[in-house]
Amino acid sequence: MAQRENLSVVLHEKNDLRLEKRLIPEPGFNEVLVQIHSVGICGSDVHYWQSGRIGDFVVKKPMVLGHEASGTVFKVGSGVQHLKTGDRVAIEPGIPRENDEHCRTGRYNLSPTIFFSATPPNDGNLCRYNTHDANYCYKLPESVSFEEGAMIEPLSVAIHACRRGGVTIGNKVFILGAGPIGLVNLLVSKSMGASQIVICDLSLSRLEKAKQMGANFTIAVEKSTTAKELGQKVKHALGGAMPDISIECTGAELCIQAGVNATKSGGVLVLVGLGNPSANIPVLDVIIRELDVRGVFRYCNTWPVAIAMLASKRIDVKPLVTHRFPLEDALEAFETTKKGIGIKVMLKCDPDNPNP
Ligand code: NAD
Ligand code: 572
Ligand code: ZN
Repeated sequence: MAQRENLSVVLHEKNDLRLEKRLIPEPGFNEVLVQIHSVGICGSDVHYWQSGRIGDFVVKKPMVLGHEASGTVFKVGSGVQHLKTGDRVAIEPGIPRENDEHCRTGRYNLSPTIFFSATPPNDGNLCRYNTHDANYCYKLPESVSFEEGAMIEPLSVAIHACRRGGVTIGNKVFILGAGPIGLVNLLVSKSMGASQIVICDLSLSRLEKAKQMGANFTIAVEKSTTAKELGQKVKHALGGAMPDISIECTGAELCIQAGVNATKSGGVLVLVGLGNPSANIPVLDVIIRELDVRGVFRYCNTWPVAIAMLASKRIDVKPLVTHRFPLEDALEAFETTKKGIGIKVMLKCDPDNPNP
């Protein structure tokens, strides 16, 4: 029996996360009402909960969290052509609002007025039902589970990062950080043809996971490790070679510096992690060794590719999902992510559908 209450995970202000019943919205023109099934907790959800803000994005009114979501179309608004009730979908949370220069050139993630779920003041998908622009809901084949559908969001960050880095066959890739984002970058780098992947982290259990998921070399970083030492360790792991591409997924200043040191001359350093907004980096090294430093702001044009990769089993994101909680236990799920236990915590929002 379909649930008729819209239980939602609402952040009121810093440190005030509540489960509360909200109204089920009606789908507008070109929208669908999605019965949410699986939602992954992202580090940014925890950050908003713990700090009430990320940079200039401040929680000023209650906001539903969650932007890694999948579900089933429950109702179709007028104008929707490609979806029908019962379709299983993955939700892309970023929807451009205007057809500006960035949209016209295909890089809609850079549009300054873009809507993004669970970024203040916009509500997210950690609830039983939510409406979404139908053009940003992608039909999932039967062979792709709801959890895989939710994992398309972090997977998209990696597809975009590896595209920005130009990862291709035979590349040596260095990934800094073995959290969810570092690990999806590992999967995508491999699938794009990287021949040797080195990954580092402070956490030995996360490095063990990386090894299981196909990393060729792991480097345990210690509090005392310097950026220069880390660069040297990467070279040593690669038998004296240096990575063509480094993908920074920690946000730690030391790791950004190590990314510069480690990358071969003429190579690419991709910055995904967010930490100190004005981190010091060895600029001279960037200049004289002609490193290309490239930023990553979420993603664009990734869902169709991600679905194809999952359906063809070229990428397996399932090992990343380490914990599952029913929506009713959302606060416990958030505590689990906050403590850094496991990798990806999934909330199960549809009690009538026990499928993964
Ligand atoms: P996470 O916190 O789960 O993982 C980060 C990992 O980095 C952890 O395993 C941690 O142990 C490791 N780490 C931290 N300091 C380190 C150090 N000095 N040396 C080695 N390892 C270190 O976060 P996540 O969900 O994997 O996300 C990673 C980063 O990517 C975050 O900063 C997040 O904000 C960012 N992010 C950016 C975008 C974007 O669009 N640019 C999108 C998604 C996430
Ligand atoms: O999956 C999207 C995502 N984006 C993150 C972090 C986690 N998950 N980003 C880091 C924070 N920025 S932001 O520009 N912002 C709060 C809008 O500082 C967006 C990208
Ligand atoms: Zn996220």
